[in-house]
Amino acid sequence: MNEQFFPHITQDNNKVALVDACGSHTYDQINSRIEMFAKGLVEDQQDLQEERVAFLLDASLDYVTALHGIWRAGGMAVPLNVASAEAELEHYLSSVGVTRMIAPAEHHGKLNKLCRQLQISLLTMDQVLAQQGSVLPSLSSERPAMILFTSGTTNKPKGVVITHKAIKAQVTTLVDAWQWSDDDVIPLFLPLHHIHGIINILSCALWSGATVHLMPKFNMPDLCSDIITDTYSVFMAVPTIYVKLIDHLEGLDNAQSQAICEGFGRMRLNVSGSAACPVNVFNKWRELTGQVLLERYGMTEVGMGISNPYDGERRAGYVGQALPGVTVQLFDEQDQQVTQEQTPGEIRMKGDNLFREYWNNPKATQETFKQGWFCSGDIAVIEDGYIRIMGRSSIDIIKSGGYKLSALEIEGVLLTHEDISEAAVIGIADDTWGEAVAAYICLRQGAQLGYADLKDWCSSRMSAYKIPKQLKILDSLPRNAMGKVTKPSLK
Ligand code: MLC
Ligand code: AMP
Repeated sequence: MNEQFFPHITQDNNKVALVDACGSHTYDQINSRIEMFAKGLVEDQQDLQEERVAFLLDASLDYVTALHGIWRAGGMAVPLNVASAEAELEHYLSSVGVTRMIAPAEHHGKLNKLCRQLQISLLTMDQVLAQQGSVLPSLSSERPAMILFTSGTTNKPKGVVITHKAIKAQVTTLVDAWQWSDDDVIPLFLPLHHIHGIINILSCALWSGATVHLMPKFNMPDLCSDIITDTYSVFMAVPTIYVKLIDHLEGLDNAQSQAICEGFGRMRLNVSGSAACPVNVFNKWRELTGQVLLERYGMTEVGMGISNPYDGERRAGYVGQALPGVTVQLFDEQDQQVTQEQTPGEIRMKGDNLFREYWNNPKATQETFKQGWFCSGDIAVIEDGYIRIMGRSSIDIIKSGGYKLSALEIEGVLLTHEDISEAAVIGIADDTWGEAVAAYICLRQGAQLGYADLKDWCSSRMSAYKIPKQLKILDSLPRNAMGKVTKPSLK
């Protein structure tokens, strides 16, 4: 049974599991609500049979109820970005064949048309909770549990199918490696449509019987007051958050800054991941707070694969070693295993933590596995036993503030602008975002386009974090003899 996967939720437990805008919720309370929700979804069917049920919910008790409720009912949970543009939502919902969507009543107005068009039944939490059902299915761990979207070298995000078994492997590996316990308390302000928030924070905490403070957004002043009062024992964030924290601390007076730094210093663990943590950020964080950041490396398709040690040296600029249960190997361009240190190769992985497939996309699934190894597209070297990420094999993938973005997807949208005749998007180095999206465009004859107009135009067509931060207008894009844009020359 799926319940066994999260023992603290199903056992009698009156400890606080979640704190959200409505108050505190114990494990017992969330368990009853999850069960009621799951039965409401199932009604008299007994098993959702892998139905894709999407939800657009802020970080809250409702979100956790929907996620676990869909799991228990035998469905596939499709958590969506609450800030998606309509065209993005249309792609997510239609590409994986969602049939029901849960969203708060206040969003139904803007979702009605799209859901009608895609024949999706749009529901509130309360509507599902009010429905009756009596039996929940017994699930094999091989059953798919969740679909998350990831950008790649294609122009539309792909649905990554993750099984119950993979979720369990991803979570239990981290719980052991980072020594989670039921005494832990962690803030969760990262988005809940990606594994950093869903697996590393929410699921590891709930698996361990710990407490999660759910916040719909990163809020610097609120977070800092909680840090001063020792609310949390563990902190996990993307490097951009550490950059923003460092900037904030440096702008405060000494006493305020010291109180916050000491608060961070008293925690048992600070983790950085989802993008490279610059060495200067690692060093500055240690200087300010005394915390040696634990940097780890992961991916939507694998969960966490590589981590610096909990006990032992955490090395700046390195992601550490393979996590227990994950086999990591570097391969050269001829698909030969790299056996020597200092020689770069692509990171490939194996293990129970791996995803099952890209939804309805056997070609992409097949291309990403070679001889049973999942090919990450990330290039790394091993130096003195520690893995260092050197970059990615594709220039078309951009990591901005921890979000993975597809240059081709953004170009595709820009090219629908009536004044744009050519577009090339790249990521450029940026102190805050790691990489920032830069757009190089050519305009149709006689057209004019300023940055503010482009930003405004983009805002209804893509999530805000994908909107180019820089715009350069060129007469023509640099191309090679084959007519392909030479993006490295734009960099
Ligand atoms: C926000 N903005 C961004 C951005 N986030 N721009 C580029 N890249 C981003 N990531 C822009 C907004 O569009 C807005 O622009 C301005 O910044 C302020 O927006 P905000 O929402 O108030 O910003 P903030 O709350 O500070 O958000 C920053 C952030 C967020 C770091 C909290 O980006 C974030 O949650 N990132 C984490 C994403 C994540 O979880 N990735 C993990 C993927 S899983 P303007 O112009 O309107 O002011 C994975 C695997 C693994 O990678 O290993 O974990
Ligand atoms: P996503 O597809 O959003 O899950 O992003 C996964 C990608 O994030 C990986 O393929 C890496 O490129 C990148 N990534 C995650 N953690 C790190 C890290 N610690 N250092 C460098 N890159 C990272």
